[in-house]
Formats: sequence, structure tokens, C-alpha cells
Amino acid sequence: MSPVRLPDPEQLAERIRRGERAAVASGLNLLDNKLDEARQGAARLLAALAGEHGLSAGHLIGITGPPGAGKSSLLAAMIRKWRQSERTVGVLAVDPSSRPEAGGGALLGDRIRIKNTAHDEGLFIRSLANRSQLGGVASEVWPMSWLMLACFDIVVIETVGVGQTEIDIAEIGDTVCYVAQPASGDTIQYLKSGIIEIPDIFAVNKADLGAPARKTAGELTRASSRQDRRADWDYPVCLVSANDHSGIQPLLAHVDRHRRFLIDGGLFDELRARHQRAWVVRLLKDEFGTFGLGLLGGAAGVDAWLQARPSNQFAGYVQLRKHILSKFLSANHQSSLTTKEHVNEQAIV
Ligand SMILES: Nc1nc2c(ncn2[C@@H]2O[C@H](COP(=O)(O)OP(=O)(O)OP(=O)(O)O)[C@@H](O)[C@H]2O)c(=O)[nH]1
Ligand SMILES: [Mg+2]
Repeated sequence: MSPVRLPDPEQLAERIRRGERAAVASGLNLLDNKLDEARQGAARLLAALAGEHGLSAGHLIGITGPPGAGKSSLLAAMIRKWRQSERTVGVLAVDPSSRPEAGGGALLGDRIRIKNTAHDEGLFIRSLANRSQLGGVASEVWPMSWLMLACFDIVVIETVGVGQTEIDIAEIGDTVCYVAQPASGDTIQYLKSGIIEIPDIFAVNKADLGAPARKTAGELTRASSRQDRRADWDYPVCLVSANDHSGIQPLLAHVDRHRRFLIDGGLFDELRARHQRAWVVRLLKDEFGTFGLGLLGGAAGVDAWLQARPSNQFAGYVQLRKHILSKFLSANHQSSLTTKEHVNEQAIV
């Protein structure tokens, strides 16, 4: 078998930052590649994209909710407005594997009536049709969304589901928008029982149906106000219709306002850093198991070590990976990562 040719991560990062679509596609493929040498390249790519200042640009938005609530339709309506105001948009459509016929990005493309999104340089849609893992969002969705942040103003992840998926999306996105289905008591039950956390924004779609949508919006407002919530954010409940486009502009205003709220409150960078640390822990665990993670003092050890570092968690990830690998190789499982000296502090190779 001929060796796999992988792109040079640092050069690729440069091209992605310039917004070259081919580079974005190739970068996403690299992050999605499970081969050993690709993992190293993926880590370097992320480290290069994050640079000294971390990934602090853009707005990462999670759109989630039950099947058929109208997430894709609503997203298409939102994208149209964003593009009208010249904002660039990247989308990761994580559609359920059980419904391959829906086609994820293809479906969304149809909704936007752009058969081939290559015609719009400012819109990039990647379908991850089979990545909605039972019990959560697949690990690669995290870095893929961060890669997109390096070149698009707005990055949206559409996922279907409640429960773990909803929790995962809250661990990726800056802002979580939950699309609720009118006349469905499910969401309210989930909220009341604490299965889902309160999203930053509720969008009750299909407002064109009238009374059922209004009733659901009222119930959601009451149910969400009972829960523990941040005193300083108002958790808006919006009535929207992807069909007649009513309420879309106010919804987008809330989305923007939430990002402003995070920045003004000094919460934004901390949120991103926390999400990135959570992903590093998860990825190391995926790759090396509890035992491998244990070599670094477990999840808490890794988290503490990353927290002590500058904003580029991905450079830390590269080092931690190498550290575990060298420990595996030397079969020296004695030390745990309690001090920085245990880790090779050399530049990323
Ligand atoms: N009446 C009405 N129907 C809508 C609206 N938005 C979406 N729908 C319909 O609801 C159905 C589901 O829409 P989708 O956009 O595919 O919903 P989704 O949440 O993305 O579905 P999954 O990705 O399969 O979970 C479709 O038949 C849409 O035509 C709306 O605003 N009003
Ligand atoms: Mg959909």
C-alpha cells in the first residue's frame, strides 16, 4: 500500500485562514482521519489555527431539537438573512444516521435553494450524516467546528436530539438555540425533569400554525423560568416560522445579543477554553482509554494541566498525546502528570 499523503498542517492552516474552500475541505478531512499519522497532523493543524491567541473569533452556534421540529428549514432561513448582510457562514449538519435519505447538507442546500453551495463563496456546508452517535455528538465535530471558525463569521452545528446530544452541543457552542415543535409536550417534560439544560435561546418554530405554537411558547417560558438560570441572561423564547419567515430577524438579534452578552461579561474566552479542554480530555480518552488518561492523572489532571497553559489548548493536546505515546512505548507507567516537568516542553514537532 502506498503511504497516505497528508497535507502539511501549517501550510494548510494558512490557506484555511485565507478562506480557501479547498483547504477547508481538506482540513476537515484531516480532522476526520483516524490514521495515526493523521491524528498528529490534525493536532498540529488545530494548534496552528489557534495560534497564540486561541480561537477567539467568530460565533459558534448549536442548533438542536427533536426530529422534524424544522431545524434545517429554520437554519436555511437564518442563513439567507446572514448572507444578505454579508456574513460568511459555515455549517456542520449532523443529521441522524437512521435517516440517510435526508442527506444532511444536501437537504439543507435544497432548503436554501442553492443546489451547489460552491456558487456562494461565503457559505460552506459539510454534512456529517452519520455522526450523531447514540448518546452524544461524535468527537470530531468539535475540532471541525473550530476549524471553520478560523474562516467563517458564523459557524452552525445542526444536531438532532435531546438528552446527551443537547448536553454535548452545549459543550461545543457559544450559543445554543433549541428548536421546539409546537404542541409537543416533550421538550417541556425534558426541561422539567432536567434531562435538558435550558438552552440560551428557544425558537418555537411553525408559528404559522397559530395557537399551538403560541401555547408551546408560553409553556416554555414558564417551564424555563422555574429552573436554575443565569440571573443576567433572559433566555428568550422566540416564535418563528421557517415557512413564512416571521420572527427570523428577532431570533438573529437574540443570537447576536447572546454573543455580546458573553463578551461583555468576560465569559466568552473562558467558555471557549473550557470547551476546548473538555474536548482534549474526551479525545485522549477516545484514543487511549481510561488507562491512557490515567497516565496523565486522569481527566482532572489533564484539565488542570491545560488550564495552567496559555490559550492554545491544541498545542497542549499535541504534547499530551506524545507524552502518553512515549509512556506506552517505554512501558514506564509510574509517574502521573502532576508537574510540568513530566511533559516534553519542546516545540511542537
Ligand atoms: N408549517 C410549518 N412547517 C414547517 C416549518 N418549518 C419546517 N416545517 C416542516 O417540518 C418538517 C421538518 O422540517 P425539517 O427542517 O426537515 O426539520 P428538522 O428538524 O431539520 O428535521 P430532522 O433534521 O430530520 O430532525 C418539514 O416537512 C418542513 O416542511 C414551518 O415554519 N411551518
Ligand atoms: Mg434537519
